Amino acid sequence: MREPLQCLSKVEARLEILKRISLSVENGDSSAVKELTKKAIEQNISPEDILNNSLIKGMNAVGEKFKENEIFIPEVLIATRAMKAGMDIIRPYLAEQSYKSKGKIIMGTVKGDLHDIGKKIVLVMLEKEGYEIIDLGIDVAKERFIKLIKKENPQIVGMSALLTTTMWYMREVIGAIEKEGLRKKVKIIIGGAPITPAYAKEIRADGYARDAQSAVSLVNHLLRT
Ligand code: B1M
Repeated sequence: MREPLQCLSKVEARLEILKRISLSVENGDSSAVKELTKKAIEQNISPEDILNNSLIKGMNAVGEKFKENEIFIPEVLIATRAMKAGMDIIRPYLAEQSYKSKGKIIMGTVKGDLHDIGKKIVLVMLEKEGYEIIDLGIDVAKERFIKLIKKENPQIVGMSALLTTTMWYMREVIGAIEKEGLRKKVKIIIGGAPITPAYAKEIRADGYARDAQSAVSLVNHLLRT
């Protein structure tokens, strides 16, 4: 018996498989996400297409359901795991397309904040662009940012925050970087759902990006000037 996907035209097959991946993320079905993502790669669907039009799409739908109280933290965590299973499949293909290092970037989710999906996507896209990246993880205190700036000499320091109760900490980190006399050595970029360009300006960051693609453009721009 033929598999249903093989009966479809190439365009329909692309839409079908991306839709299935997205739904599997929503349903938190890690093994389906893994298998379908592998299949999508085999069908020459680009890793960027898979990322933007199925994995992120699925996670955004989960976010909406969470907001509407249709699902709760355990379901969100299971969906997160499913999305990460897909990310693990496409990461090597994204990295494969990268060039020699264009610069070094350290990035972390600020203290008190455990959200890391968006930051990971931003880092994958920056790595693909050719930057060397160091992921400081989640719940990162200002002392750790300072330590890593001194140790790694990055050109860019990135901070992510998803909570209105943690975004204020970005100001603290920038203050600490200034106090240590390191401010002129690095460009600072910030992002995350509650962050705005006005907030970036207010806390003297060098730039704000609303999504992963804008983060790549921002970093390219900052390092050109
Ligand atoms: Co949380 N959570 N969460 N959560 N969670 C939000 C953020 C929330 C908006 C949900 C809601 O109520 N509507 C809300 C925040 C409300 C607010 O502050 N205004 C919220 C809350 C309240 C909480 C808890 C407090 C819930 C509780 O315990 N009662 C708790 C806090 C824990 C903590 O951090 N201390 C909590 C916990 C969690 C989980 C652990 C269950 C899980 C995180 C798992 C993980 O990350 N490993 C989780 C999740 C998954 C979400 C939602 C559903 C999805 C976030 C996400 O991954 N989005 C989220 C609701 C939503 O966003 N709709 C929500 C997909 C991701 C691709 O987008 O992260 O925005 P995003 O990243 C984008 C851009 O923002 C940007 O690019 C990314 C790619 O396009 N970007 C950058 C991000 N960082 C960047 C950095 C840059 C540049 C761009 O440069 C440095």
